[in-house]
Amino acid sequence: MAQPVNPHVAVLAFPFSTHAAPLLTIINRLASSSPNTLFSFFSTAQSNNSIFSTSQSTPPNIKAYNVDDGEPEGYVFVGKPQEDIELFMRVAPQNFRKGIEMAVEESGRKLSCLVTDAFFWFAKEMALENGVPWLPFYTSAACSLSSHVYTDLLRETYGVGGMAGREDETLNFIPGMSNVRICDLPEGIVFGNLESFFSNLLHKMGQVLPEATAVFINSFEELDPDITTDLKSKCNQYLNVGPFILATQPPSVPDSHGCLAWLDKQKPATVAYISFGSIAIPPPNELVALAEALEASQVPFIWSLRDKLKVHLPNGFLEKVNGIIVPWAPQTDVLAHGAVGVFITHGGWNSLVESIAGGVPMIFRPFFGDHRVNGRMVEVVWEIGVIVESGVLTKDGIISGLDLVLAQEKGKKMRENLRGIKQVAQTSVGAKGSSTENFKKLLDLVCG
Ligand code: U2F
Ligand code: KMP
Repeated sequence: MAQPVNPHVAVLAFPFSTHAAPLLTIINRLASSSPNTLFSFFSTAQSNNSIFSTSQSTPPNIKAYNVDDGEPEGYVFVGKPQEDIELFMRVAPQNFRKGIEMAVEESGRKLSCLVTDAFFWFAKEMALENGVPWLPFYTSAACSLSSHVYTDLLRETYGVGGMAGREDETLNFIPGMSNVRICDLPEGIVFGNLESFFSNLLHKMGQVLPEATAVFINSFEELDPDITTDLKSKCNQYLNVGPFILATQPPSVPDSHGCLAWLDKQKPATVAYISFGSIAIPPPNELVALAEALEASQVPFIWSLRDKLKVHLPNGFLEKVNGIIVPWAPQTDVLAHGAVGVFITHGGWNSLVESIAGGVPMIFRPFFGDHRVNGRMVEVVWEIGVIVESGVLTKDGIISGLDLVLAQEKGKKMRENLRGIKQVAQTSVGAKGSSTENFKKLLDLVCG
């Protein structure tokens, strides 16, 4: 195929939670591998400011553009779930179109490819209008991707009236998902509000992704062999190009609160690291339960907790425990530190991959979206962690989870399983590994 002399790729980022950062990571890698290709990277000002400040060395062939966040003048986010996403998404297609026109005019380079967050189902049309390939990046795991691609079949099979009495039925008819129960699925597929803006977004995404030129994810084929085979047959191309964290050196995050120096003083594999990601907020009673469990068990800990949530903790808590609370931790470095023995997490995909890379077993407290299905795979399929008893944070549930992972044979087995999985992951990003080969295909499709 004739190669464009001066390829120009528009990259459209989803500016919420942790979507844009991993997209920029892979774009950095593509841009370094193809210096003649120009990448115009679109996100909101807030998102761009945050990801471009931490990404150490952005190659010169990536240019960031800010797009409007869709919020009306004077808008104050009051924490209503997904309101900001809806405001953004309603104007995103027109804002991105305008932005791309500007980038084409400024650079004098015709558009040659469209790489977007997979949530932007409308990008299929945009790519068609421009006569260029569309390559969506799905920022989560293969298991949740499969559940969105199969939404219509799941609704035909189980109906749309909820799951009453059928919560524990497993999805035997979907390759690789036979250990997943109905109740583990992201809400908005067969239960929850199927009419919400966000459920519609995920539904449309699942319908159009198989028509994209290639769908790519931050995972490796060997982790989910059956889902991989199945999605390869459903999509034009399905490329696992991760784990990013093992494929390229992650940007170093400043250790402003001294987490690593504190960890240096702890014994190997004894510390609990706690974080619930960028959007999930445990209710106050669960924060209290967690604090009580940490005090009762005397497990040393680093807890990444926003300052404004500290008011919920018992008085004098920090004086009675061996632990530190920080508003933001250098998570990848913390999880890679030998002193960390367990990760109490909400189950976001980036955290899960970072925990695998660090060899740290997990205790899951799932909140929404893909967290439950990720937790199910962790507990039942990969056997590298557990979902906390009763699914919410209780004092006894956390104490027994900590004991299981840190002190019992089961925890030892989890660490062994993690070593095996990490080894396979490392091979996949090594010379001739599956993710390396898939990256070459991606590079060719995007820049070729
Ligand atoms: C959404 O997930 P989140 O942003 O809530 O959570 P993660 O995917 O786990 O990503 C959190 C990132 O923030 C980093 C951490 C991860 O890369 O290293 N971090 C940090 O550096 N320091 C801290 O103190 C705390 C976190 C969504 F909610 C999930 O459902 C999806 O799976 C996910 C990916 O699409 O995005
Ligand atoms: C806000 C968000 C996200 C969200 C829900 C929110 C988000 C995200 C997901 C998600 C949903 C289903 C999946 C995977 C992820 O849900 O960023 O299968 O990725 O209220 O920002």
